[in-house]
Amino acid sequence: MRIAETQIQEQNSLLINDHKKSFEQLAEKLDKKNVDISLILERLKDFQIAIPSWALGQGGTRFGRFSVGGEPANLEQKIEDIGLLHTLNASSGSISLHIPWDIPDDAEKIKSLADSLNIKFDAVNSNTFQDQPGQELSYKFGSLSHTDPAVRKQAINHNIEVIRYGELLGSKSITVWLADGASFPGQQNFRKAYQCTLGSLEEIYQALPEGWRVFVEYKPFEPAFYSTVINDWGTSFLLASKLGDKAYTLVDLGHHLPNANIEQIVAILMLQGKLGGFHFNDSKYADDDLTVGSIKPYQLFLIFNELVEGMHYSDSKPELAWMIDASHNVKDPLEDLLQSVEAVKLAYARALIIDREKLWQCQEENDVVMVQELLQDAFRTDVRPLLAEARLQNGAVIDPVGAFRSLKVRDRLIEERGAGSAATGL
Ligand code: PSV
Ligand code: MN
Repeated sequence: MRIAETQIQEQNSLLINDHKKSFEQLAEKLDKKNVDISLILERLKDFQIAIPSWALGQGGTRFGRFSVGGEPANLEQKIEDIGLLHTLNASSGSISLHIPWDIPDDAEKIKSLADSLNIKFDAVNSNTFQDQPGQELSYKFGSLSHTDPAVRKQAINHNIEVIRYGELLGSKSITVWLADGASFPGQQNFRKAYQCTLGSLEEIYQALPEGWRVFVEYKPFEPAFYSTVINDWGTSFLLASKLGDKAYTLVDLGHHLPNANIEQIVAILMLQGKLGGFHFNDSKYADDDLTVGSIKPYQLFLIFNELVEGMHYSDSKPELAWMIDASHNVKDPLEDLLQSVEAVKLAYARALIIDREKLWQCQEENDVVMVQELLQDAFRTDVRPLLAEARLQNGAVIDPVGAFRSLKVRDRLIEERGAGSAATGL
């Protein structure tokens, strides 16, 4: 299914008058605060967040999975779904593949389909957390950190194979997330596991093609419940530093112990030039993978406050990889992704309107009250008309979720693919 240009115009014609009014009101308000609206619009228009190939089907828990129907049954259909999202929001212009869930059998065909939908290939992801049918050695007790060099070799080779698939499609980075760890004290020798992991990552690093980067993702627990080998940003930073300047830390918002100050982690990683990218999601308890911004939107805003400072107000020009990494079992996954992308952009837009000179001045003067006033004034500003205007200027719709519903996208996908069509992934 594709959404036609005329359908977009029809959708927008119903909302355009109200939108123009609210945009003008907001523009007037921001203008008085000396906010450069056209610069912000350009930044919002350029901002693209990758959609993971594994989040397009209904997510499940270990207790069950309830299909939404019309799920993409293969990589082509997944790319088509992302095409629908991108048509609606003009911000989902890339896909992040998880191998072997989404092996591109015919890379040229996949690439030209993606090109036709204006979709690029973001970081590729390896999977050494599951054993695949026919796989020689098991990852039950780890992969890159395994005690047996043969298992480590198999996992290294898998990562190199993932890089090769990425190369065929035009990706420029690989994200390594390890499930390796221990569920019981004493099960794993921390020092040896760390050293083996570093050695394995060094081999993967050596295989990086020209212009490629490797992102090292960390996570404090799950599926291992006592310890994980790359448990926190410090360990990831250490590994990335030892590997070299093509290695970076990747921050997944759900991969922190409760109340961790993620914005501070982000600030320091950026200062050190080692922040590679983000996996966005939200959580109440742990790695819940809920819709971005659904639980802690203020935290997301504070993270973007640091990102804006690092991206737009420092000499380093970090090239960051943005991706949604959320999936759960109640919402339509496409509507959920539209909401997640919107939440990320809202946080970005709010952080962009902060009066930064004033913020720095108040910080210097230790004016704690005024700092809070400034931050919360930006956070409480309804910037949704800015996002809608950016979409409009990019040829997309004013209200993505509204358009998704009124165009009956899910019904049409069910008609096309069937109610039983299910996506691969977790
Ligand atoms: C692990 O929890 C993770 O965040 C990693 O990024 C995986 O690759 C992804 O989720 C999908 O399982
Ligand atoms: Mn992740």
